[in-house]
Amino acid sequence: MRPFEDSPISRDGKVLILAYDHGLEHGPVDFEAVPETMDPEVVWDVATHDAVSGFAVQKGVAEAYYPSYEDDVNLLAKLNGTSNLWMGEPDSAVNWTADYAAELGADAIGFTLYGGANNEIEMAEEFREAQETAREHDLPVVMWSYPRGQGLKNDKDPQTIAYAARQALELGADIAKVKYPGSSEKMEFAVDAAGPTQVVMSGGSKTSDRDFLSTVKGAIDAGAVGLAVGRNVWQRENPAEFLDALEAVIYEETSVEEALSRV
Ligand code: FBP
Repeated sequence: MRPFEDSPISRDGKVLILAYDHGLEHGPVDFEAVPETMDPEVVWDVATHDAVSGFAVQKGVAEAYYPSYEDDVNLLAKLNGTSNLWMGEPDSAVNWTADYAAELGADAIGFTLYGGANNEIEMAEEFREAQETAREHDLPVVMWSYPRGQGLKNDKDPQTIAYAARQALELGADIAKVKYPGSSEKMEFAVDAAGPTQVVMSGGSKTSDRDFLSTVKGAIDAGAVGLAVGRNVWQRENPAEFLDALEAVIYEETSVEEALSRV
């Protein structure tokens, strides 16, 4: 198995995953803030920024655009995903296999696990198949580790986030993508729980430049290796400048003030 640090989605051991699977997960409503982002090509162009170490998309968007971007973008194949039209218990259809992602040229795979959902068992079994196939292709595995479902009162509770990070380790993910539990100390608990599995912070809905950069800084200070972000980048009018600022906080470990001066 190739260490994650040597994989294309790592830049000096740090990670900035740009996610663009929202057209499936949330629907066109997410593109309203910056209507041009409805056009996948606009966001593929954003993903060519140096700060982006991996671009997470679903199969159809990969098939249609990756051949034109394979020299400039590292493809993170998000294998499962569900639409917001689904009203059942949290679950996520497996839309492509790790074998097919490897055939398309993917550099890593991504997979959601809804721990705590009624379908957790099936999702974990589906993850097993994807993870073991990814190992055969030497592809790093990123788990969107999102406890969710009827029994969960607060999905940002520090114990819950640490459990999510630990689940990613126990099931064999190289990277656990978890929500920010509210403070750097609480994030550190999750990083500790993940052991050798690296932790990245999940972006969430759009906030101010300062608030978002401060949260990312809190995650990096806690030992997270980076960020997986969608709306907080491409719902901005100036995504390239904001990526400059994220590059500063994540890769150069600058202060928030220094990063803000680049926006
Ligand atoms: P954001 O930074 O926009 O939250 O994107 C990250 C991501 O994990 C996407 O890959 C996915 O579409 C979305 O969040 C799912 O968010 P949620 O399930 O919380 O609505």
